[in-house]
Amino acid sequence: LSARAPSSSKKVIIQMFEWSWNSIASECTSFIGPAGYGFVQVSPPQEHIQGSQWWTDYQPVSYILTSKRGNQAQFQNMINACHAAGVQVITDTLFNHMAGADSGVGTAGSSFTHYNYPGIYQTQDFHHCGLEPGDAIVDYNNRVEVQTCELVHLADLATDTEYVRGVLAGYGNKLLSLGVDGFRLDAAKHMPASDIANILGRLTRRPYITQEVSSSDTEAVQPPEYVGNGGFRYTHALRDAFLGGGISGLQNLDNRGWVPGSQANIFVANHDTERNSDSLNFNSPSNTYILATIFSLAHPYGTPTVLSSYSFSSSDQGAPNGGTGTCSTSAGGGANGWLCQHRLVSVSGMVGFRNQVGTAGMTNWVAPQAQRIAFGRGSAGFVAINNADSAWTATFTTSLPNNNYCDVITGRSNGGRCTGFGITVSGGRFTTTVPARSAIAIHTGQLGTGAS
Ligand code: LM2
Ligand code: CA
Repeated sequence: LSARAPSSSKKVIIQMFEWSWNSIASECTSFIGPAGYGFVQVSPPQEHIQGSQWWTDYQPVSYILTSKRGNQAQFQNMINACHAAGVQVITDTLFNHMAGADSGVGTAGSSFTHYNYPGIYQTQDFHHCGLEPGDAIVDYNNRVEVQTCELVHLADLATDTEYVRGVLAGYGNKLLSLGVDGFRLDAAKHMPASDIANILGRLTRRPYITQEVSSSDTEAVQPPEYVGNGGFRYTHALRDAFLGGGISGLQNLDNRGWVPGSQANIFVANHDTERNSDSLNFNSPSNTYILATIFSLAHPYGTPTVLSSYSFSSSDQGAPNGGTGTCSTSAGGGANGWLCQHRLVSVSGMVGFRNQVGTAGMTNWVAPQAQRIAFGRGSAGFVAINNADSAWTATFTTSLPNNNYCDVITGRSNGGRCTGFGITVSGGRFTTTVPARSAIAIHTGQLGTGAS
């Protein structure tokens, strides 16, 4: 396999929701690698039920790597292309269940019925929790029910059995043998943490693991049991703050009883939350979705995932353009229905910011109003976010060295000139105007002069 293991300073993940393997391969080469992203998180690669809806991918039929996103050769080619561009690959990985449909034929031609996957699983390999009707999970305060009954009728694998653990580990090892670097464990809260640990213990090497544990505060199963996902509390907190509660309360996120930042994978939105009211999304008012994304990349808490998705008018709607992800190269955004959030000048600019500031702590926090915050990251970067409806002119105190910096929200440095705004730091201070519902961000990796 080609070169891998990019420098540990590149930690931002992009969730390339529903992008085909071929389109991710070319995007890794042309943009994702050069922009400094560390990982792509890709859709589930195993055979799944047929259909036009996006969620067919979450109904496994076999572990043959033929899905709507492409076949095994295309999957392998994507991994190689991304590795060559210095980008690691995380696969969305389904250990909890098989299909929910009662019977059918999958994307690789395999036939199945609800509890019979010829050559793979039979009735005894699934939980039959006994709840009427249909073994469905009803009570999220009951741990056994959450973990051994069926999530939306999806046939629940007996992950407590030797045989199922062996099959799932075999699938994981197949992905690892192709060069996959990490797994996003789908529906993790629906499996006992000890079952997951057992399966992961059978892998030939330890991948990066992020686990989907979508909990409300009162449920029986909570994220700290799993460690590795702080996603939903963070997601809700940003939504509430940016939509009106005020962002001035977001300074310290490590003192709330959440998963520690060093172990939390955080996001402003994922493919589920952008379809329900759990998060901000591309339809959120007043640029709040983008400002929250800027915040998540600037603040030291957690490992951020940026969602890259498509616009939709009905929530079941599958990927546009036959699944070939396309972006606008001139405008820094999407094309053909794709949103390409990862290409926005502001978002990719903040990826460069995060890489540059590394683990530097938060400095010089100010919050003169509920919807205005500014802070530095050591002496490497400084950001100001104005989520209010009027411009914010202020003089900021910063640890940045004296220099001319390019604002990475509006542009980049090009031959010593900024393609967007420029900001001059002198004597530990600078004065600027942050437009309404906008932000400025500067760091030591983007120097230059420009209009102020
Ligand atoms: C996840 N994380 O833990 C995914 O992020 C989420 O997108 C998945 O649900 C879920 N777990 C299961 O993998 C999606 C989608 C559901 C869809 C399922 C299965 O949000 O709506 O359920 O995938 O495709 C669909 C139908 C549902 C039906 C079910 C089974 O919407 O009405 O239930 O299939 O046929 C009878
Ligand atoms: Ca389960």
